Amino acid sequence: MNFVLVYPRFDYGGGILDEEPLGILYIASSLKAAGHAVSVVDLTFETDLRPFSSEFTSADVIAFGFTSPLFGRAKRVLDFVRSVVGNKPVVAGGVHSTILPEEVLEAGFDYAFVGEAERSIVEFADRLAEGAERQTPGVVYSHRGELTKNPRPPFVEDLDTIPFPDRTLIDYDRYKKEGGLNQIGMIATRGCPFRCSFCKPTLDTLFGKMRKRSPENVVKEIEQVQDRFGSGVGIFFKDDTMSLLGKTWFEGLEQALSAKDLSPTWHCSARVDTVNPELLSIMRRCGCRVVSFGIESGSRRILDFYRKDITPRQVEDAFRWSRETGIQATANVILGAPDERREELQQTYDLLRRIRPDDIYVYFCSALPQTDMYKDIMEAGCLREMSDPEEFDNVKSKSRGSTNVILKNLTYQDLKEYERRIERLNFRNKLLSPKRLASWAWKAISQPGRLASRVRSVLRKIFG
Ligand code: B12
Ligand code: SF4
Repeated sequence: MNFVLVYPRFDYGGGILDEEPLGILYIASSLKAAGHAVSVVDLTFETDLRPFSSEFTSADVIAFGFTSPLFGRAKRVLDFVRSVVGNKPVVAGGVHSTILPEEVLEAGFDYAFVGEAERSIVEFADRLAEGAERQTPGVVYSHRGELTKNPRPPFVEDLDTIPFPDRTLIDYDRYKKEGGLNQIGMIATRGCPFRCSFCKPTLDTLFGKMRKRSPENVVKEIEQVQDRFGSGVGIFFKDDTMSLLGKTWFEGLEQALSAKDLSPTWHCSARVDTVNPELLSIMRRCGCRVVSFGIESGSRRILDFYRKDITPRQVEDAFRWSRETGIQATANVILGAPDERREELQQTYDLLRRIRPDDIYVYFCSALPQTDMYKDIMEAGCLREMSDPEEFDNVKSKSRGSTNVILKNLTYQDLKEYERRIERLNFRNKLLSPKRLASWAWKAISQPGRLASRVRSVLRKIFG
């Protein structure tokens, strides 16, 4: 069967968030392993759909994968696809299809896949050949106005059995040239045991309880990536909390890397309460050069609102240990919880001043549907309905000047003011540190597009 997989990041606007759709590449390799023909229509850098018409008409199944912010674009692309393929099966998967399958069906998709779907898409293809695709586990469909949610298949227990994402199907050169991306995405775990209210239960619905790949399996994929992109290519582990893999796992990784004589360098995300000097030091030996920590706020009260279960003290320790180990530590903060007060914005600023991150990313609080925070904010009467799903992308919503959170004690201008102050602090930190300046210079050479877009956005925020 001939599958065309679509990433509908169409005409979305470039910037620091152009990254490859790893989930779609996973789906592609499972289909290929089962003997199907697969191509990917990646619309990340496209502004015209017409050149893809023949690819759509020659497909047996067209399958989209998208998050909630991309839902609006997905609908536009679906309208075009329908106009060229008529009644052919067009299906959806990914995060939005997982949390709101009804909406996806209403938009005109024939089937919505729920959760991790490497197995269910292959089963769908087999059943489609027999005309029995409605019985596929993990799909939701509507027939004569009646909605049916088939029970989900069990999560794949052994992640090592899933084929690596097929990176031959998208144009990484364009990601590098047009998006400035110079890191290859990879993921070693699925799921996360914590309970942050802006994320849960979405991640549980998607991936269930946490599972880990083996170090040997990850090293095989690193080897494949280096064969394709060169041994100097950087890797970005997209795991939510890479540090949860633990010391023994990283010791295994160190051994497996040395057995293959590989020395990759990589970037990952971690929680401050899951690291210690010993763990950071083995991560460093395995190639970790940058860790992004979600520190969110300097206020205990606001951290509690996010159910983050960390303390500013843990944040300070994690940043000090990272520096001592030779790992760059970057901080993500969120401004503008509904009940947040000006002095709490100041506490976040003060915390950032104390920990001196290597880079700081500022987000404004917005609540995604189906999360605990969405419920909390709605119950508090602080939810502003959004008409466009792109508003949930808090990079976009910031440039539009609003979020879906009604602020009780602050104005949007307060948030902009603190964002500007934090960006200034970030800029000063960089100018004062020769190491950071060197790292910027290195980025300027290796990722010119990305650095230019980041510098532009920082200058815009500082000056106005
Ligand atoms: C890396 C990442 C990013 C990267 C890259 C995104 C990308 N291109 O994939 C960047 C930095 C760009 C990013 C940005 C944002 N992200 Co993000 N991101 C992630 C993260 C950490 C990993 C994504 C990943 O690769 N996962 C691994 C793959 C294997 O999983 P997957 O893509 O979900 O694919 C599986 C299934 O969904 C399904 N599937 C996927 N596609 C398809 C297609 C078909 C046909 C089928 C059948 C099945 C299917 O099967 C796949 C394999 O099992 C996830 C959290 C997570 N752990 O997944 C958040 C996550 C996807 N991001 C999220 C959010 C909120 C954002 C932002 C809005 C944040 C912001 N700045 O405001 C933006 C919006 C981006 C956008 N416009 O879509 C949410 C999405 C929630 C939602 N309701 O959509 C997540 C789930 C985090 C969370 N727990 O809240 N993100
Ligand atoms: S640590 Fe990250 S992945 Fe885990 S619940 Fe919190 S936000 Fe979600």
